Amino acid sequence: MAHDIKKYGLTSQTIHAGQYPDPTTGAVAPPLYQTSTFAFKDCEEGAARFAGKQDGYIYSRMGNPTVARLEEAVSTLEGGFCGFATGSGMAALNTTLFALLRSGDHVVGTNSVYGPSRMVLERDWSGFGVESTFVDTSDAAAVEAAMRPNTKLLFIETPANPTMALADIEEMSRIAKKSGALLLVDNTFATPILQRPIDLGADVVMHSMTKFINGATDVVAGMVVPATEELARRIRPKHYYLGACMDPHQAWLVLRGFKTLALRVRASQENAVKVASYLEENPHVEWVRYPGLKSHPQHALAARQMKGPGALISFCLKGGLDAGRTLLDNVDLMTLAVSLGGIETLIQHPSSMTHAAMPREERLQAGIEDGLVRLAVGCEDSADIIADFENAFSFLR
Ligand code: LCS
Repeated sequence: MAHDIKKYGLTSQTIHAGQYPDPTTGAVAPPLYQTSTFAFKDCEEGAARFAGKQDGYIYSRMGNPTVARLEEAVSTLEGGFCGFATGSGMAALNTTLFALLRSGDHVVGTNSVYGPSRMVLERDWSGFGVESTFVDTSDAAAVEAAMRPNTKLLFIETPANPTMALADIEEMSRIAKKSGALLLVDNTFATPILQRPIDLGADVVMHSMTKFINGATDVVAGMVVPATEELARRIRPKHYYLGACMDPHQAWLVLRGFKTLALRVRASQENAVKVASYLEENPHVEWVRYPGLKSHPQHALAARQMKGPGALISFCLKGGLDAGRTLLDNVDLMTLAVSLGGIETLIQHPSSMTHAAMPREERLQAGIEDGLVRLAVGCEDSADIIADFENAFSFLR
């Protein structure tokens, strides 16, 4: 790379980080190195690479030039030390847990994280002796009260899925440091375009790149970005051994999507601002939770911590679950599907879909009411999204 990419703005960085022309052919688009292994010139070179005395590739689970470009791109945008690409967002979470936790350790997490992120800790990591406590991380006192002498990780999702509750990253970092714990932030909803947790004190950032980072709704992928070399040293061997690596073709596709990340985030956010105001004024709607609205309990924190309110909205209808079902069954342009962060608008019902595995009691405690609808606003014409709602709402009359 000829230039210092970090001197440029975030939009320029998404287009150019890890995306320099191929040094051998000049190809502007990144070459796809679809190979599992790399030949050594001789035994000496092979031994030197294994001993870490010579740079170069060995085997694609341990590193691949196409995957490395994506790792460089995302870690540059996040301001991290490096990146570890994984086959999914869940693989990014489990790689981080595998690297940083041991039996006897304790985790404090956001109570309304993506359902399976909580379930895997409560149901599976608990079997390996890792305990976890999930609290409302928008309440710093509740977080502080949950920390124990053996708490090694504070795991927050902000904005959280699907309540849109925020956690104050700087405050969470202070609490974690005081307890000798690391702070892990799932930055899937905001992306580095709107929020850079490492600048605010996070130790590790993770992503489901299935969402905004790829943006085309055609790949499942994840990324772990440690803030420091010391953390990278702890995570790197575990990433190899867990085998939660990324295929080069998957990386090539995500690199393609990454170039337009800033443009897509801004376009979908512009739509979301309009749709959130429309929903808030709609007589069928009980409440709307969107960080860009003054009615969001943490509107001021959103303005301080984020560069924009993003493209995710949750809302609840006055008619509760039944009204929500009628609405979801009658959308036309919007698509009834889980996931988020794609170019197209997706709408879903967390209690029966993404968060259905959580016991109802836990869901309600986490603010996931039965009637809550989650909307991931895409890049269509905002007037068409609003017209689609108008039509679907007409079935409630
Ligand atoms: N973190 C967040 C915030 C997520 O929303 C998801 C998936 C994950 C991690 C896991 O990533 P994956 O392994 O799927 O790449 N969220 C989904 C959702 O809200 N609907 O479907 C999947």
